[in-house]
Amino acid sequence: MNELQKELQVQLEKFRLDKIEPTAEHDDANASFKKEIFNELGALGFCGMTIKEEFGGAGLGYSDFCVALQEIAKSSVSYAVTVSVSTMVQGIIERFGNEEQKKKYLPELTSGKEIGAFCLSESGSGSDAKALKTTAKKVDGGYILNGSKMWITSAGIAKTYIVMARTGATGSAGVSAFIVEDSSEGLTFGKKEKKMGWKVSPTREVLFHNCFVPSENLIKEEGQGFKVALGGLDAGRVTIGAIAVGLSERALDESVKYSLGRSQFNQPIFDFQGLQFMMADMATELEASRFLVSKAAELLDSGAPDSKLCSMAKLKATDVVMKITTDAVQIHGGAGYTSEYPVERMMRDAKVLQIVEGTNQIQRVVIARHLKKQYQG
Ligand code: COS
Repeated sequence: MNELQKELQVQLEKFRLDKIEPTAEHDDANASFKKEIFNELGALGFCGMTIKEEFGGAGLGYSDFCVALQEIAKSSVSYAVTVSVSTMVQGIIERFGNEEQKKKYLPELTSGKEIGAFCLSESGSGSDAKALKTTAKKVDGGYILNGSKMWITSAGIAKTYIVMARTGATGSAGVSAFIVEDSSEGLTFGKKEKKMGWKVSPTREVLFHNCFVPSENLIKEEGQGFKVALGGLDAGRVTIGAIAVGLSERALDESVKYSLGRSQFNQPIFDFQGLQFMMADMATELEASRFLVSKAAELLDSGAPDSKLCSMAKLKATDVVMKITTDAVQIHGGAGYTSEYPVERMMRDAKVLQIVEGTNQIQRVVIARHLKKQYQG
């Protein structure tokens, strides 16, 4: 970590211990999202870190952003993911949007006053994203959207939605991307999903019933939406990896402390080799994922993003966090299975990291396709 990253980490550690940690258990139990926490993170400059300063961002890189997400995730995966998805939306607007779109939508997102959401998945198209059925029919002055999007992070609390909809024939070439505001007529939200984890972060269906979107809200040209979505997801996958690294670090920390303090058979359970080997593996796998996430972030910052490495970082870090949090519960024994200890929540929060922004099976598909291309051209 460089000096700036160390400073960011110290600042966020203080913030999360003061503002998030004290009520983390209660907020999880009540599925309560506090917009003021997000707003405060924004006021401190953490809600648009990778966006240029002229649009209100911090003008920093993904390497810095990953350090910040790791720290937030130690207390709350939910707030970390709200920040990460909102920043992914900003990244899409900054990279693919026109000047008017950037000026209109970025400042309120970079400042953390408002939240962004990403709408690709549908009930019938999750991994097979290009099979999406939501339509956008061209009319005078804009498009009419009909259909629905499923499992949308921050739906209902977000103001700005990037929505992929079909303007053309089947397949990826018929998909276009739009910026849709929450106040649009014909846009409604389904019920809040009852989830295993990530309880503080609301997930809902987003429904479009004859929802008018003005032409100026089309991102790039018609037919570019699939590339816009997948281009945005490359960076998003690295940030999900970073969140997994932060959660792994906290779970290891809890495990070491607990096992040093808990005695059985007249000695701290840490001194049993069976547990030592478990924690040695946890620490090693944690560092392996951290290096992979850092490398992928470095390449994003260098301007030569590597989709294969983005998928590898997401795959490795999220498979590792599932193992680490599961082992953390095991080390805590019966106590770890209760909400008295945070590792129970961490294990639940870890699971969906293997699913979101492309399941880990899809990450393997992406990696294998790159390998094949490398060998066969
Ligand atoms: N960046 C930009 N464009 C990309 C891209 C990327 N990372 N990956 C693929 N594309 C482009 C391809 O170049 C292709 O364009 P051309 O037809 O002009 O060549 C187009 O997108 C379609 O790609 P492809 O033919 O590979 O599509 P497939 O359906 O075979 O595979 C997968 C695409 C499965 C990789 C994709 O659908 C995917 O990532 N699915 C998971 C979706 C997901 O992550 N959902 C999470 C939602 S947020 S929680």
